[in-house]
Amino acid sequence: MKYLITVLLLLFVVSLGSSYQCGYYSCTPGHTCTNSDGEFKCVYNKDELIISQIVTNSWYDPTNGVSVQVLANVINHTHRTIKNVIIASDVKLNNHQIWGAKINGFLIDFPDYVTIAPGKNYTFGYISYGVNAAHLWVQRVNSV
Ligand SMILES: *[C@@H]1O[C@H](CO)[C@@H](O)[C@H](O)[C@H]1NC(C)=O
Ligand SMILES: CC(=O)N[C@H]1CO[C@H](CO)[C@@H](O)[C@@H]1O
Repeated sequence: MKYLITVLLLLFVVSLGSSYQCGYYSCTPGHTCTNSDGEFKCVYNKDELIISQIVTNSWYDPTNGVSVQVLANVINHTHRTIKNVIIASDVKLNNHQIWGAKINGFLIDFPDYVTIAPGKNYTFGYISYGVNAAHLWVQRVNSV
């Protein structure tokens, strides 16, 4: 079974022309692959916030195909404390499969109580269908 999953993953990765390889997984466009201490991350860097994503788990099931579990870390790269962060995603995620944030269509909404001080970060997790993490970018950020 493990062998089958590996073969399926490889087939998927090869067939995804628009994404590129980052370690065992692949990054979607707009992300940079980084590797520190053997840990590969897909990083989105847009001045204000840095979003880095790590695929922590993946599996195959006959209904949904390959799914990945992802840990997303958002770092405040500004001089101000921010809140009401909204992140956009290129795939529709499922409200039952996200931790530390809510899904509203293609948008990821941080809880109201979340504020991120300069240099601090916030982590949330989600499950997405497919072999790579969702393409995430910043939709809205408010200052406190
Ligand atoms: C995120 O914050 C925690 C403590 O709040 C810290 O230990 C960790 O190194 C930070 N991670 C990044 C990527 O900045
Ligand atoms: C102003 C400030 O503290 N910016 C920080 C935002 O977060 C990044 C990553 O931790 C730091 O490198 C910046 O110094």
